[in-house]
Amino acid sequence: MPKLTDRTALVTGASRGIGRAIAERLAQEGALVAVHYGTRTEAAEQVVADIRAAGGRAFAVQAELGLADGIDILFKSLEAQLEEHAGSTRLDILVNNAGLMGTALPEDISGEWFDRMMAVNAKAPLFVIQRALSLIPDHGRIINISSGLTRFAAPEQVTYAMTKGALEQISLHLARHLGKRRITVNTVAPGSTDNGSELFRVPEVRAAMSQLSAFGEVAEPTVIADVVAFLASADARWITGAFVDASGGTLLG
Ligand code: NAP
Ligand code: 2V4
Repeated sequence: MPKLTDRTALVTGASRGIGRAIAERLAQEGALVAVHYGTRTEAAEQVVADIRAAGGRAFAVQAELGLADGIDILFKSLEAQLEEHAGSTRLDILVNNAGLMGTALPEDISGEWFDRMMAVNAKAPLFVIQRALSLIPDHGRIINISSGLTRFAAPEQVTYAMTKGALEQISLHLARHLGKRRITVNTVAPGSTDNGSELFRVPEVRAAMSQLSAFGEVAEPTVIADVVAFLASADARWITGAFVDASGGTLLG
């Protein structure tokens, strides 16, 4: 039985990788999904087309999340399309997935790059939530996609990990804030996940990443999507403020 019938969802960064898999999975469970993207219009339209071809409901929403007017652009389009497709602006599930990745050793980090990483990975999700709060009903769901790198030392990832550490604070503090409305706020932390990047086609790189996991493999985006779909469902109603390690045992050491 589909678990999200009549629900609406926004998945940021759903034009590819983990976000795409989450959007497809939520749609499979019956949700009407807003497929947010930044630059790849064709890819996002393809996700929407694939969801519809599989019998699901979806539409695309564009917004650059690192810019001052990004949140406004996102919500104007989201609200108009929710109204059109669902008859109201109610948003049951918000998945903050969009994020920038990148490495720089501590000696090489520039202030400009640091600010951009923080703006997209930490500031934008907070302000997306702020703007979404009037649309999210009681019993809604907020899921923030972090990274196992907040618990796994990798010096060249310090900036990225800092942005994700900040994102995780949102789950902790907003879970308390929104508990009275039975809105849950949780973090999902994947480890190395094959997002289609060329990196995962390089056999030595893939092998090195794989051996970090207790299962000896990198994750497929669908395994992360399964965890998110659970947290979005009524079955997870008593989980809030949690850090869900979805790293395939990478954090076991
Ligand atoms: P990805 O393949 O690089 O896709 C990133 C998505 O985010 C795209 O849809 C992209 O949109 C969107 N995006 C990025 N920057 C944006 C911006 N400034 N404004 C608007 N949209 C933006 O990413 P992924 O590997 O699937 O990762 C998804 C999430 O999981 C990220 O938060 C990442 O930190 C986290 N994560 C990934 C891994 C991994 O190994 N892959 C591991 C742990 C955690 P466009 O392409 O349309 O511009
Ligand atoms: O190594 C990761 C990792 C990675 C990568 O695989 C490279 C990628 C896809 O370009 C960006 C990336 C993002 C991540 O969040 C992680 C990650 O979470 C991770 C990795 C290795 C060991 C533990 C981890 O949690």
